[in-house]
Amino acid sequence: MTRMRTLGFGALTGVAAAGAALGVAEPVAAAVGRGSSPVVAVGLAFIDLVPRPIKDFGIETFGQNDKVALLAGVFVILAVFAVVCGVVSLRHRLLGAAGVALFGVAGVVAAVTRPGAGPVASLPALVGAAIGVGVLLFLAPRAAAVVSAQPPAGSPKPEIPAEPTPDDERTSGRADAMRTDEGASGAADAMRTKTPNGVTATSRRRFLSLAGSALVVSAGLGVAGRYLSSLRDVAAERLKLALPAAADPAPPLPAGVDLKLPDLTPFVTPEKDFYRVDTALAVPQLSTDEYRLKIHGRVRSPMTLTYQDLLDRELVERVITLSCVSNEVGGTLAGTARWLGVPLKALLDEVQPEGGADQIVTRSVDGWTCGTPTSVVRDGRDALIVVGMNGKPLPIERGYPVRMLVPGLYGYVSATKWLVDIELTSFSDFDPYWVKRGWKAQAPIKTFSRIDTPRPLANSKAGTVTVAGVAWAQHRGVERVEVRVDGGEWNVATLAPVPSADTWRQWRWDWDATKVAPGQHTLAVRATDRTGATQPEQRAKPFPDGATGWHSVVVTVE
Ligand SMILES: Nc1nc2c(c(=O)[nH]1)N[C@H]1C(S)=C(S)[C@@H](COP(=O)(O)O)O[C@H]1N2
Ligand SMILES: [Mo]
Repeated sequence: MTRMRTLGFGALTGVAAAGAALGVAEPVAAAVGRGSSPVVAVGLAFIDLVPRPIKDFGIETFGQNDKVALLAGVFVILAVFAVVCGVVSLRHRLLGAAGVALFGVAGVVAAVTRPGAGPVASLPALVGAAIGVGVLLFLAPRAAAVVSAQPPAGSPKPEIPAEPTPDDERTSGRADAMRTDEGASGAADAMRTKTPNGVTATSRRRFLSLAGSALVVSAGLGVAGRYLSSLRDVAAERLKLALPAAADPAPPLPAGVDLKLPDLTPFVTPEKDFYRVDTALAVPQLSTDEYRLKIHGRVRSPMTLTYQDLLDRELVERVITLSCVSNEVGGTLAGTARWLGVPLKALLDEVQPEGGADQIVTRSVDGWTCGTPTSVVRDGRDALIVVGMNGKPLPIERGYPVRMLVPGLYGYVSATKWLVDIELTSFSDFDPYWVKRGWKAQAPIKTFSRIDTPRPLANSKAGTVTVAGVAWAQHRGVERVEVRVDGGEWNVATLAPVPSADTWRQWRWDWDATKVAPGQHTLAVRATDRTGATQPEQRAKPFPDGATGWHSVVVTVE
């Protein structure tokens, strides 16, 4: 009984203290500047620290919700820790306070170690922790008093008066005065000797209302702080932005790029269906006003461009398919869009890379890094410093205001979002973010093909079954797609036209399913690129440079 009460009141004490710390931190974070919320900072630090397999698990398991799941995880850990601190504080007040302070230290460390974070980034966690410790020290003795004032287990349940009587008020007022003088347990003893049941109920109600108020005020501060932070968001700015037309527009899509079959992936990916992969927990809010792109390192004439400088250049527009190295066989981590941007090759020609600068390291405003071979960027393909997507300014979660894109390379070695820094260096001198974690430094996209329809385990009527999907081998181009049934002969599929070798390609094959017995059959697909190389059958996981293997689907013919 007492143990349950200790747990309950202790938990409430801890949660109120932690809630106060987090709530107060938010308006401070709003004042200090973007990205300094301690919860977000701790989550980001966690992303950077976790070993690769767990992170892959996160991406695979939570998909696009991995960030929500991670933040929820941070909150759960915080809550558990808060409960422990609170319970401990009933007996050992300073120890509980030290626990809360320790969490503050974690918040400070996480915040100041973010790339580009100055010492002021420690303020939200510092102020939050101080308030949290204060609330804990204030509530703990009161909670302890309530718990110790409970009648011992086994004694008859006290009658709790519905409303405190004036007498109660006076008594508890006196008890309060004593509490400050003698400490909590003295006060509790005093209460017990006076009017045991009534005062216990009153002090408990008082404690609950104090803890409850602390929680409500903290929640209010937290919401207000978040709102103030959101005023710094660049969403409004982006909506007002008008991009210039491309000097070199994308040629119109050839008729028939879209076979328009049910369940077949559309040629241009609707924005809401475009996959998203990045390590950014809070989407960076980078304004065009303050935007600078620095191009430097092993170059003869470094330069810094403003956003307007980029828009003033000759913009080209191209339809390009972007895909992620983490895509599994049959996976959907790829998308196609019309991208508007400045050719990176032209910028490099101006800064004049030195011989031996074989790696272009690009940096995001949040510190993420990416390495791209200089030779690939200069070989004539449409490597772009992108400002627009599908006729609009780049969406914020896609790297607003500026990202990079290089057809033919996986995103982690080419597609830096929130791009602010381009440094010419060498592969031997620098390992970017994912390369440090074991992924290959060089990662051209592997030829891929996928069956979109029929769906796995679909039932098909005997008759003609349309088998269709997409295939890609960016910058090499897809030459042929073949389908086979139950390991039989390969059948050549019909390919839809494409605007260039830099996009995926739809394909279809009409299967005469009257030729097979009713029951389960396996359809498999493979593609051949324009160099004549056919996708290998050998299955490999995405790590360290992209998955391989043929995609197959089992269907039932009725
Ligand atoms: N700043 C930043 N840019 C990034 C990443 C990142 O984590 N941070 N992830 C890269 C990876 S792994 C991929 S596959 C693409 C995904 O781009 P998308 O989210 O627009 O689809 O972005 C790339 N650019
Ligand atoms: Mo990726």
